[in-house]
Amino acid sequence: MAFELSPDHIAAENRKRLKWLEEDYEHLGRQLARRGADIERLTERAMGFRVAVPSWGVGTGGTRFARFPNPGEPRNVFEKIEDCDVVFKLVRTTPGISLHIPWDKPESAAELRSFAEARRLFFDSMNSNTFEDQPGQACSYKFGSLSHTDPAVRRQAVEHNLECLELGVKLGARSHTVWIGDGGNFPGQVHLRNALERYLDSMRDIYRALPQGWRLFIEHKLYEPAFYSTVINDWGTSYYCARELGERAFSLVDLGHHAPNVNIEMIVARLIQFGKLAGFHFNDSKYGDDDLDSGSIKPFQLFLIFHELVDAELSRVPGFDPAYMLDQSHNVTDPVESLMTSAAELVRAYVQAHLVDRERLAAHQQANDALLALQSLKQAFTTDVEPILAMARHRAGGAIDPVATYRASGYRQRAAQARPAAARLGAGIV
Ligand SMILES: [Mn+2]
Repeated sequence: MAFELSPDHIAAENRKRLKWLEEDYEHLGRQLARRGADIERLTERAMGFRVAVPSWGVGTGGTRFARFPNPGEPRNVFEKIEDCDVVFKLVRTTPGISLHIPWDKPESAAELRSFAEARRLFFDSMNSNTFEDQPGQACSYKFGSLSHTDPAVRRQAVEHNLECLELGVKLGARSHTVWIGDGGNFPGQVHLRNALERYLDSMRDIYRALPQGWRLFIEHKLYEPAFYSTVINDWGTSYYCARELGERAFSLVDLGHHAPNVNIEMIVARLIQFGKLAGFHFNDSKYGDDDLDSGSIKPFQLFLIFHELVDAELSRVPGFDPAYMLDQSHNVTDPVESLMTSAAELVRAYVQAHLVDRERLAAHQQANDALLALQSLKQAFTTDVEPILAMARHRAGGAIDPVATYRASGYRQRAAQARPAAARLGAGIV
């Protein structure tokens, strides 16, 4: 690939910004010291944060009305990995890639794996797709997949998931995420209890085939594509299924997959408490499953979620090991820029959550002092930790200003020349 982003370019861009960053970092360090917080420890934590990017996130998304492709968008899984590599080089927190099968099915798993490893990237979670039909497939998923009334359709859907596991082992992945679009558009269309039983039967077959050391993630979603009833509709159903399946099954939280105004941080706390939190598909939304960039609409909600996560981390909840992934659809932005920005927003919320004075907060809770309890969260949330994020990126070899550095590199323009538009590629919204 002739248009790779060079470390020299990143270093040159950083030189333009380093002096001011050091000034801001020093000032923030003094401010935080007054509050008893050590900026160096926070920077270390920022450098240790990891979030996976989805292979499908580097393509332009779309709505059900239209898709407006960006120039130079990747045409196959290798080109997707090239773009993931750019994101990783600039932000340094995203070495993991989540793959979607069959969209990313390689001819040679070994070739794909070494292509990623040569870039110090690895494959994180596998994602199956039984929400659309593939050319030549025997049965249709029009009326469901793992919960379909016809055992032949269920069998085909299970087989597809087993194929994902097999491929995932060759690629070095460690988890498998299952989201199904099964449900009904009309009252009476689906027998609510029987459909869930059929889903569980199918999932038991997948769970039994789960490779050694792997975890199975169940992703729920309130509605869409089904508009009346959805088989795996909420966290309660997801939790029930995870419990039924066994100790290696967990519930995955996608921020856009809940009823409006639901207290998502409470769901997170519950799943942590019950030992069943798989991890996240991070994104943001205003109305439904909007798949907007993380932290773009409700940054306080994101902070409150990380407040629960950091609380579990600090109190060493047994088995607490959530997998973080971005799951966004980029319709009007350059996907590389959106992914970098979202990755940074997660680190921001993570660092801010580490700023919460938990001893003070516990004392306020004990004393039923609602006002000061909120204030101790707000003090952390309103602290501008950007110098910490920028310093963490810089020290890890990434960019102080990822978007500006990316734009100055001309990567997208060069990609546009090297990758003339091809046939439509799958850029799904799950
Ligand atoms: Mn998702």
